[in-house]
Amino acid sequence: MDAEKFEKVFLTLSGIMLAIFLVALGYAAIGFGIGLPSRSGELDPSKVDSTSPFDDPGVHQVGPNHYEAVLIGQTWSFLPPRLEVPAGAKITFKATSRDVIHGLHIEGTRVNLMLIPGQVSKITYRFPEPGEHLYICHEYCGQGHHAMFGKVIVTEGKKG
Ligand SMILES: [Cu+2]
Repeated sequence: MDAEKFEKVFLTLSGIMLAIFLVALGYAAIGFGIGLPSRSGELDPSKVDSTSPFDDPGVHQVGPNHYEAVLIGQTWSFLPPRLEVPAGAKITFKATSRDVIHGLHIEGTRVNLMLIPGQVSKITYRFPEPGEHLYICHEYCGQGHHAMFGKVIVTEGKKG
């Protein structure tokens, strides 16, 4: 085969691979519902304390076995620094930042959000077992960044 034929084969194979990857990506996103944590609203970062739901940070029951966990990231702490949720329940985390960009990662889970001033970040998660999980800021936010953490206490959920 001459060089021109090789080039055609190479280009055709590249095109086929690209098509396979695009189909796989679409299938993962639509078929399995895999996506990035969503942005679920906007707010004025200077009015976080008076904007619902951030005027009342913490865990609130919003339905049968469904809770909302409201968190504010700020230099250099989380408000609240401790969350208590029952195992097995659906927990919808809603979080924002009042100042600079922070992160929220809950150890041992897939909960991983960016906390961006002016934006509400949302993710839903169920803790399968009772236990304790540290949550940390994973986005460098200044000299107190390393001290920015909190703890989720997962209590025994309802039986049955
Ligand atoms: Cu940080």
